Amino acid sequence: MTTSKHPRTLIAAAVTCAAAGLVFYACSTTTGGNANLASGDAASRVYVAPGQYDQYYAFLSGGYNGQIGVYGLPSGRLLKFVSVYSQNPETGWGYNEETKPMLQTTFGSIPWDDTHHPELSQTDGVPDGRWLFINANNTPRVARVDLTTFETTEILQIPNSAGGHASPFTTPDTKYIVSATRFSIPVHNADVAINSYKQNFKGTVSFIRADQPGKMDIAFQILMPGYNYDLGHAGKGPSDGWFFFTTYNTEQAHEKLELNASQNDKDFMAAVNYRAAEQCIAEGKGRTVPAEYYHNVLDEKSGQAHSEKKTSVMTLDPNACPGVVYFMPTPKSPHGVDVDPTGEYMVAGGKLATVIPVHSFKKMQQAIADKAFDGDEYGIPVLKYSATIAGEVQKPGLGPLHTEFDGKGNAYTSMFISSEIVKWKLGTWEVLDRMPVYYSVGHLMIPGGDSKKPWGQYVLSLNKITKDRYLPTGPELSQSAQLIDISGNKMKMLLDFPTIGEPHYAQALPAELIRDKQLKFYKLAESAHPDVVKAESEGGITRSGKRVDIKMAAIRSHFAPDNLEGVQVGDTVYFHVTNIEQDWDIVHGFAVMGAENAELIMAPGATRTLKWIPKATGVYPFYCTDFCSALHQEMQGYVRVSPAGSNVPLMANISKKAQAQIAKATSEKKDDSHERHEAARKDR
Ligand code: RUQ
Ligand code: CUA
Repeated sequence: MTTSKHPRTLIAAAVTCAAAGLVFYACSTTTGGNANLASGDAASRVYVAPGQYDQYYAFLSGGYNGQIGVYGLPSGRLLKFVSVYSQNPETGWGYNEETKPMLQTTFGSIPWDDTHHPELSQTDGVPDGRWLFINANNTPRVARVDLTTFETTEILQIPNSAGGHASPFTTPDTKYIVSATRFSIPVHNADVAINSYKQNFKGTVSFIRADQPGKMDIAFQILMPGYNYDLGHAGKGPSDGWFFFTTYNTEQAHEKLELNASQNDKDFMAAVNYRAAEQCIAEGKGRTVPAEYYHNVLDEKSGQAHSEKKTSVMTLDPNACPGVVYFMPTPKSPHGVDVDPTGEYMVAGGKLATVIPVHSFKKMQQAIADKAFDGDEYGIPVLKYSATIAGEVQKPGLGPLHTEFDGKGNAYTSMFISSEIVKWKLGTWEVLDRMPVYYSVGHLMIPGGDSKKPWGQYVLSLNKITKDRYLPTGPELSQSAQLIDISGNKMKMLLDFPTIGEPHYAQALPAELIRDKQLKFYKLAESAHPDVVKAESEGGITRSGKRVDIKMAAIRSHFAPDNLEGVQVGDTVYFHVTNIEQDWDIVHGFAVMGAENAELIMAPGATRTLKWIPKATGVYPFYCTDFCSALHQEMQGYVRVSPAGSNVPLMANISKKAQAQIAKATSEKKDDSHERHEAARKDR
């Protein structure tokens, strides 16, 4: 089987290379004749038998779909999409009234953004399974996903930033996550000539307080020269307290960047001493400036999101705080900046570099003490390359992009242009092994591979181009991940699986860190949603001017109420549907004919609200969209819409069971909510 695949791969590689007039294209230097396909026992190594769990949760960004894909490893099975920055018709995220505020920004509601880098929260430098953070690249934001519910619970917009790319990498204690601007812009944004770039455009690096759920906020923003800031990683161990960012376009070009931003042989790795920044701010050296941005939080108890507009941000000019930022020259247009598990080495992925440059933290400290500077940029000292470099990996391949570590002294770097993963040794810088990947790998990921303690069993290659790898699906093909065993001396290819969206980066950790902490349902008794119904008898219909609110319970296999009258053309109707099931995974849906914007999907114990503006008189059926029981097809109802001004009274029918509940409650105690309910019923 292995050999029969060779010719096809060779042809594909040849075709691809012939077509490649572009520098950045899948042109593998190693595939020809050496298509290291799956080893003999690969199938059994990735096989997860029916009823068994995968060993790892892997979180892959969805790229331009604005979501996060959750996959099991080693099987590569897709488990879920977590809704973040894009409306998601699978969950109703951003469509229902509860979650709409989560997408609020100073530019209005944004229904679609671009996610790049998932980042697990850490305790003492090791992923802990509490939260997953992810950036929005286009309209800069950071989000927190709670890993007990796999829901986004918080989104914070980043002002004075454009292209929140170097984000949301965490400090080892998750005190801060960061967001640095990819595109420099005027800070405050203003109407200036684009060719005044050098004079007017600035970068920013934001440190965001992240260890208190529901309270993310920008602690401070450091004002940086007008370069492009690409990726970042925190120091750890000896380098704890520092953060490293890659820059490109240190040429400060503003047009034809492809050419004009590739002039300098070296750009910079920026080293930020964030403890020094904290200190300067405590000493009053920062400046609070006006800036508008949104903080959106999903309330745990009600399941409703709220938006708050913030109006200022603390900024820090490095010139007011000497020692807070240094630049380390780094070849060439670097992408990844990756700190090894010991915290001593900072590895750059210089996309256009012929070597992989590795800086030493120890040498950097010494260079700072010795003032081994090559001048400065906008007042920021530039350290001598020779003074900080620990070593260079020679002839690693073409287009080094990103490096992760196995915790056993080895590093693995993705090579975009030569489509391979290269294993090399920290300290000696020798290349140990190569694995061709199909094709054009962007990032790679080892579970915990950017942390203090990698689980160095697999590396996942996140490939951009799939060409001949899967059954073709028209002009646009899926992206692809490849799972490679790295437990031995030589890498072993185990599995290809297609991914949805474009995973720019991924994170993974052992399943047990998350698996047993799952919330199984939202507790109805604790719901603080203002329109919750906790029993069928609490359902009903009310009018206030042209607004009609319908509260409804969903339970196998009916809605209560299930017939509604008294709605008129010109009304705005809100269906508040509560799934009153208290059982894991019993989900109901709600769809009403003609609703333009959405349907609902309700997790057990959750209340979701659909806004509906009926346009014409008639009777409209609604039904459950999630096959919940043998009588799911019977889970339906009708709403009658009469002309504006009609005298059809408000009516919400109630089941026998609900009537019995009401009778029981009446005989037990006459609490006033019940009286109101009775009054409402008499009204009808
Ligand atoms: S990223 S490969 Cu490197 Cu934000 Cu896309
Ligand atoms: Cu509820 Cu189907």
